[in-house]
Amino acid sequence: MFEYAPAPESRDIVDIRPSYGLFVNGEWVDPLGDERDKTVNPATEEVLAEFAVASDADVDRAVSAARKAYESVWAQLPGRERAKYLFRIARIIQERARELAVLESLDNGKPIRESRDVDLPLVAAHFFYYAGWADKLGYAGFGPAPKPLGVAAQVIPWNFPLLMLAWKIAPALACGNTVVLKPAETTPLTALAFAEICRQADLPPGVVNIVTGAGATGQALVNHPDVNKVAFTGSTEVGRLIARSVAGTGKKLTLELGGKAANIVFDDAALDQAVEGIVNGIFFNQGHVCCAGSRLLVQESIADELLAALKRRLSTLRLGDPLDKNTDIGAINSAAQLAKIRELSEAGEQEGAERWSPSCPIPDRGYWFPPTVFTGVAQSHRIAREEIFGPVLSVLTFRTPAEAVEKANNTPYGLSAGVWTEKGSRILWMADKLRAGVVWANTFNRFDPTSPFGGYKESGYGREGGRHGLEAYLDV
Ligand code: TAP
Repeated sequence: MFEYAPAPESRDIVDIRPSYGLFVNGEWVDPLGDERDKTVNPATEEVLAEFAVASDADVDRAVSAARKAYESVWAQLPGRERAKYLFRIARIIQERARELAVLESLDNGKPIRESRDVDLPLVAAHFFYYAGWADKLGYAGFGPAPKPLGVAAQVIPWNFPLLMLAWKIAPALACGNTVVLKPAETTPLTALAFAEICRQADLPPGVVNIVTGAGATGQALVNHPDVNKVAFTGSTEVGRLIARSVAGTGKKLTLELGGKAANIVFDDAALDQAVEGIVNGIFFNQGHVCCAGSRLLVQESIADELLAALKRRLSTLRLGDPLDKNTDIGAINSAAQLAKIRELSEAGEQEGAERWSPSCPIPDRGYWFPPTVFTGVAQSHRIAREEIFGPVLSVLTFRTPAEAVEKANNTPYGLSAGVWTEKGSRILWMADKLRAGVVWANTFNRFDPTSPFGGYKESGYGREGGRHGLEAYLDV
């Protein structure tokens, strides 16, 4: 067995303050109330910092600042001037990428290998990409001079904290809107670091405002009467609440919600590649991915061979310190999420599926869950229907392409899917029939700012990314 020496990334590069205020109108301000919360490192349970919980009055202050900046500065600037700020932010993110990657791994629990090589490059790429659109909106296909909407209320989850911020803020600013963003309560630190980046980039005050807090702060933000646009990424349950509260208000809404993606492997697929794709599909970011390939549909004739190869591969994954560059699986983001993963996994066993995990030492402190595979899964099992949002794969089999399509589409969600086959015609046939916003062929979990992303059915509506992503922030 090949042994690795520890290779930890130093955390000295990050400077975490003991306590944070709110970022409103370009300044750090104390909240009007005295409620505060703490964010912990999920790998050690150590408290990283304290942050303010924004009240309704704080949210109101932030929305007013965004309104003022929208009317007096941002919407007046020509696109090429807005672009300069966005390019500047993108370059600062690149310059500070290592620091931001370490901060993200500390606050979220994801392996540094992923925050460094996936999250941060994509964050910068999103700002570069939308900076490029800012002076070309008249050529985006939404009329010769499309107008911004006004103030955007943006609420994001904890699984890709800085990347979700980039998905939201970059197109909003490029189109001429100003924003108030609320990060998730378990991962506020990179959003607060981004506030500093806005200052470093000399972004006019009030164009970006960051309010921290829990669900109630998010609710106050999306319900504020002076916001024109609501953008939410998170659970289907909260998405439904938001859709209800926004209905009839005239606010434009995009929802990016949960998923239960099928990753479909045909008998002619390159098996070694498929195994890597399955691992990347469900164990990337501890499975905290809305488009995770959480249901493996494998053609019956190769099921045994594929599962044996998959188990061999999973036995080589290394779980542990997120800051160690050799780590493949980091910590589960919170105690609450760990409880949810445990509960659903127990339900899987009780309902009759067979559970397997490689032997994998679990650290004493922190929130951890080993990579887990369930075989013998029926479509009625909760682990085949509900989003687990953890490193848990449910394996089902099929015999014909039609059966694969039927099973893949048998879900209330429709965010993504994967197809593994060497036949191009089959890829096109499947992509046409799968009710999913993104269909990957012979790859999985690949993201690019130029490519639109979004769901069908209970996975939400609207698209983020690409030219399509501009539409959500323009008055069209
Ligand atoms: P959510 O509750 O949906 O949280 C997403 C964001 O919405 C967070 O910033 C959250 O704040 C905020 N929020 C909560 N209640 C709100 C409300 N009534 N109005 C406005 N904003 C509100 O997700 P969660 O509780 O973190 O996770 C629950 C489950 O959702 C997970 O187990 C997972 O299955 C799923 N999930 C899916 C995704 C994606 S990308 N599809 C992302 C995260 C979670 P707080 O964090 O402060 O509560």
